Amino acid sequence: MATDLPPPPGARPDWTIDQGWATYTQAEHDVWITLYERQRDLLPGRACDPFLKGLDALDLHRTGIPEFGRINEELERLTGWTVVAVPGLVPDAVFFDHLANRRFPAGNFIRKPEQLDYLQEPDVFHDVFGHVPMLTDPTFADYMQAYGQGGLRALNLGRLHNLARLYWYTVEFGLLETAAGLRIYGAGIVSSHAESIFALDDPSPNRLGFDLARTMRTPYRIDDFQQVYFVIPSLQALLDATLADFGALYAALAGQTDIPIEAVLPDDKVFTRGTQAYARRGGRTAA
Ligand code: HBI
Ligand code: FE
Repeated sequence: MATDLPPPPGARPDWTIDQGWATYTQAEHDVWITLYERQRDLLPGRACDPFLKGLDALDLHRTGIPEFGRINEELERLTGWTVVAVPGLVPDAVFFDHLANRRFPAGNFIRKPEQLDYLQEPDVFHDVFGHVPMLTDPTFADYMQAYGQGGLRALNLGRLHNLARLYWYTVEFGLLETAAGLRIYGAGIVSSHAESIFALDDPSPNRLGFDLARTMRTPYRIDDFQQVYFVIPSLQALLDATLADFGALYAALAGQTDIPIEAVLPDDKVFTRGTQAYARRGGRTAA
């Protein structure tokens, strides 16, 4: 299993490394500032209040890529979480162990100027701008730790792919229902200029009420905007979902097929019945 991969040279056994903040070039800081300022202008009215509050509490933008030690002084005081630097994706078991101990592994590298709009591997902007502000919210902070604890169990039960879908449709691409309308809390959306618009405004994707088993049965896209977004009524509801008996849930899932990614089921709470026009046009790669 990939869990016993040795850490890369220079990394500690838990795959953490020093952030190397002093080695960032001004060009790298400039990429952060460009991305930060673009999102800061776009997100009010789109990102949920806990995200915007966290962004201000951690004062992330300053003059470029933030120094994790400085973030951690405030973050640890707020919810006990800290950001730890890693060279990139780490094995699942390592990832879950960090989350279970309130450590968020963040890539220390930043994308190139020509990758401004899209990259596959999570860089420091996706991880720190996208994920860390929500960790200042006590309820979401508890959810992320519960997810880490659940991940270690799922790994041992061979149910990682179901739990990865839960992560994808909540932590990465989740939407929150508010009195003012749908708002973004997912890091994959909030760190992407184009998807911060698409996820809320475009008629193409489905927007459906969150349900634990429903998300675990639904495949997701790793290469393009999502074809479905799941909407939670509150962060508390998301945390409460982790109190379910996952053993019974996994047993039920074993006898069920995946749900086609574009499907809307009779039991779904439908916020948007999407046209799927974007996906049918071929998405990002369409001419
Ligand atoms: N490693 N650094 C890093 N960041 C992630 O988001 C991450 C990871 N390893 C595994 C992983 N995510 C997913 O496979 C789990 O969420 C299932
Ligand atoms: Fe992420």
